[in-house]
Formats: sequence, C-alpha cells, structure tokens
Amino acid sequence: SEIGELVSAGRGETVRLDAVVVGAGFGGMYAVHRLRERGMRIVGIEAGGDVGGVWYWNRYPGARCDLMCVDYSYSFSPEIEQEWTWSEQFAAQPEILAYANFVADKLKLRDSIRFNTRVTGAVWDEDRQLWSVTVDDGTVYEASYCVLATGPLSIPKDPEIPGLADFGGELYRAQKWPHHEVDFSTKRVGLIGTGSTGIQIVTEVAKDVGEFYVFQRTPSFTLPMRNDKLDPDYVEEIKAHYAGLRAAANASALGGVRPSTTRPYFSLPPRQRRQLMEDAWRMGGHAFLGTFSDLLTNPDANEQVAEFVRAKIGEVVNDPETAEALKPKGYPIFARRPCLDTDYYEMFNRPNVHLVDLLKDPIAEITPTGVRLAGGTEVALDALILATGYDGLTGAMMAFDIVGRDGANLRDKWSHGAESYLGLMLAGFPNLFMVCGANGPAALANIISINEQNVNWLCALLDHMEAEGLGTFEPTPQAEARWMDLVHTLAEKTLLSKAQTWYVGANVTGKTRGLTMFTGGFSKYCEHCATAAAGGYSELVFR
Ligand code: N01
Repeated sequence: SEIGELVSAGRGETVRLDAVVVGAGFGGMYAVHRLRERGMRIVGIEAGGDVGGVWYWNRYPGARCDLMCVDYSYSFSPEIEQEWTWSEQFAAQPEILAYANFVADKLKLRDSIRFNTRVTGAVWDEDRQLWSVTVDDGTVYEASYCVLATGPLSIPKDPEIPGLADFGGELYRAQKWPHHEVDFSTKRVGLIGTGSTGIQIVTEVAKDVGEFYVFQRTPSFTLPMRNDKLDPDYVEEIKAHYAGLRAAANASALGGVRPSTTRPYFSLPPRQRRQLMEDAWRMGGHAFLGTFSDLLTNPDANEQVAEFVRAKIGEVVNDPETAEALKPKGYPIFARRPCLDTDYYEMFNRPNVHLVDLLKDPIAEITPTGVRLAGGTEVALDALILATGYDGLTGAMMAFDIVGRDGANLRDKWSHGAESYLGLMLAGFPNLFMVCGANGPAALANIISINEQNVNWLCALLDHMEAEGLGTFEPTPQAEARWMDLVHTLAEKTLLSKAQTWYVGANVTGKTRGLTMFTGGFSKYCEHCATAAAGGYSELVFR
C-alpha cells in the first residue's frame, strides 16, 4: 500500500509527507491514527522496537500505572472500550503494553510507523514552508507539519556519582529494563532511587532476593494503592457507563474519576478530619487528594496530613531507626509525585532488606564491586539497579536540534526554561506541534486524556486551516508570553514547587529551576484551549 511505502521507502533518501509524528507512545499513536484518518500522508518515527513509549521501555519488576485503567485508557473509540477488558483496577506494565499493542493492531498503526529509528534533527525550511526531519539512517522526511509526541519522561537520567562506569557487576536501568526476567534470588542487589519507580521495584524485588540494599536520599511519601482484580460484573458496569465516566474525567482536575471536595482542612473539627484521613487511607489510591480542598495550597493543612502518613509508617516498620529514616520530612506531601504501593514499608521488616540512609551517610563512589559511602562503609553488590529518574519535560526535545525560522534553535529558546503557547506550539517555530508539552498539565493529569485532547485540538486547527486555505500556523510571541504569565502565576500559588524534584528541574545539573507545567487542572486547561480556538484562533498567525 502507499501507506506502507512511505514507511519503508527511502532509507538514505528524501521522502515528502504532510506530517511527521515523532514518538509512538500513547500520544504518538493517537496522532498517527487521527492524522491518517484525515487522509494525510504521514510517517511516525519511534526509537523503540514497537509501540507503547514508556510502557515499551519500562519493564522493571513491579512497573504499574498509578492511575486506574478506567481513566488511563483511550476514550476516543467506543469499540476499543468494549473489546478490551482490564483485569485489575491499576494495571501492570505487561497489561498496559498489551493494550497498546491491541490498539496498534486494531488500527493498523504499525503500517505508518518506523521503529528502531531515532530523529536526529528537525529544521524549518522557510522558503519551501516545510520541516526537514532527519533520522539516524540518513533518511530525510520533508513534511508540512512536525508533531512531537516525545513524552515528558523519556530521557533516563543516570545519577551523578563517580565510578558508575567502572561498576563490574550487573547494571540495570529501570527505564531500559531487559526484555527477559532477571533472577535476583541469590544475589546481593543495590537500588539507587526511591521515587515512584524505585518504590515499585522495592516491593517486587524484595520478595525474592539474596540481600537487598535500598539507597535512599530523599524519602518519598507513598500511600496504599489497594489494587483489586476486577470481577466480570464490575467490568460490565464500567463498559456500560464509559461515556459518563469519560465525561466526569474530562470535567476533573486530574483527568480521572476520583473523589474531590471543596472542603478546606481546618473547616472541620479534629475528630472528623481524622476520620476522613483514616477513610482515605483505607480507600487507597489517590483518595487523599479528594479529602481536603487546600492540601496543595495551605502549608499547615498539608503538614497535618503529612504527619498522619508519617505516623502510619511508624506503625508498620518495626525498627524505629529505619521507620524514622523512611518518614519524609522538610517538604510538603504531594509536592513530589505521591507514590502508590502495595506493602512497601512492610518490606523493610524483612531481615534481608536494608535501608541505607544517604542523608546520614552519602554515597562517595561506586566501585567495581559495589558502593562506598562517605563514612567508609563498603556495600558489596552483585547487581545495581538505577531508578534515578528522567530529564523530564524538556529532555526529549532538547536531545536533538529543532531549528525554527531564521535559524532559531529550541535549545537557545529554552535555555532559561520551557516556554510555549498552551504547551502546544512555539512562537518562531511554524507548524510545529507538541503533544503533552512542558507547559500544559503534562505530569499533573492523566496523560492519555491530555494526549487525546491535544491531538483533537490540532485536528480542529488543521480543519480550520484547510477550510480557510491557510498554509502555516504559529502563536504570536505575545500569546506565548501571556500563557507563560498564567502558568507562572498559578505555579506561585501551589506547594508543588516546594520540593527538589524533576517537576522543577532540580534533578538535572545546570537546568533552569522552576515549575513550568500548567497547575490549574485538566478541565481548566481544556477551557483555555477551547477559548483559544473560538473566534478563529486570534492568538495565532496564519500564512
Ligand atoms: O524518578 P524520580 P522516578 N544519589 O525523579 C534519586 C512517573 N512514574 O523514575 O529525590 C542518590 O521521581 C532521587 O533522590 P532525590 C511519575 O510521574 C510513574 O521514580 O534526588 N539518589 C529520587 O529518589 C514520577 O514522578 C509511575 O534525593 C539519587 C530518585 O533517584 C516520574 O515518573 C511509576 C541520585 C529519582 O526519582 C519519575 O519517577 C514510575 C543520587 N546521585 C514513574 N540521583 C506510576 O505510574 C537521583 N537519585 C506508578
């Protein structure tokens, strides 16, 4: 077919297209589907060997989504909703990847995607009004539109610890986990990093390991997930009510159905607050976020909830010193991504699971045989697992040259932090579109909802341009500045910027610090996008 030819043709040559889509995670997959449906000649470019994005790469033990499947799944196709059946409330990585594959098979997405291929540069050709996108085998795709669905979390970040390259044992990175099972049952294993990823790895690896050393710098708050297998009656109910569930999700702050409230913490008497916290703890998941309205804005309310969770940690962990070290202090709860777990704290009661508190004794270096702490302790290891996170939000778009009009390089434009219009497009970069960009809700709401909403917005824009006979779009610098003002104003009001996290760029040396995500919630974000489109996209310049 012509579609297939676009993908296979032209290695080392030049191929003319309507659009290139970079990335085949959930955002890129949906973009490929929608653009192709419009009759556009497109190719998707994906570095991985198949679809799925983070779920293709992150095969580490315990990998699981902390959003419920009823939220974390495509809503655009009632057929897919009915044909696919989830087995658990919170799905594990193999099931999510199977779902991505199911969708790709059903929509024949792979016909339009080139895998094992990395984009090396994208340059706007002003004379010819097109993007020239080069990939690592030298093929050049020339396309009217360039759609970047490169993901907010796709560039792994190694820890900056001397000696890492000299480690002689087995080295595993969470985000590039091997495609086969790894047996740790007789091994001395170390893990660096206790964010969402590290916590998930601990709960799984600790079940069957020789000796396990968890190197913790900043402890994270983690809450009980209370995952459940889904029984057939419940699945049937969900399938009968998807439309309503999706509508509720789209009207919510997080792009997902969960309790919410307008009740501030101190509006209730202490006994009732306590009861609500106990209920949230028992209910599990992100129930806490819907318990009090001011958790992310009132430091005193936040601290009381944090103290409640710390007390729970103390109840679970037997060794008082370990319990104390596991209790997060010095930053607000929910300012780092709240983790959800199954028996995380319980694992530290096992005799072969050891917490190494790096706040007391930091890592001095990694040696060929293990880890040496500043105090002189040597921890001998057969295997070392890195769960040290990502160069988030901007990493993937800074990994290759993106050059707009007049030779402007995105790396320069973003040298003081990510700035864009609605998180979707960039002044000076015509016909460039970002799916789940750094200045939208990105990591703060259900990313599949964001992906769908972003791509739908792009398609409506393309319809408008087609109807009006327009060739290029681009936001005005004023529109971009106005959006960023709003982003910054909202960011100042939340506690999210009060912890040293990847949210604010704190985990990458030299990166400009600051919260560049839209913190106003998913539904508000959708309203802003709708307003921007109404009245003929008055903040865009068309040529
Ligand atoms: O990465 P992170 P992640 N020495 O940046 C530590 C999503 N996600 O991959 O905080 C010692 O959160 C670092 O310590 P510190 C989710 O959005 C979702 O875990 O810098 N430690 C920290 O503990 C999440 O927010 C799911 O003191 C070092 C850890 O490495 C995002 O991905 C699952 C170190 C990095 O934590 C990223 O999570 C997984 C050093 N030199 C991920 N350098 C679910 O849906 C770094 N660290 C459930």
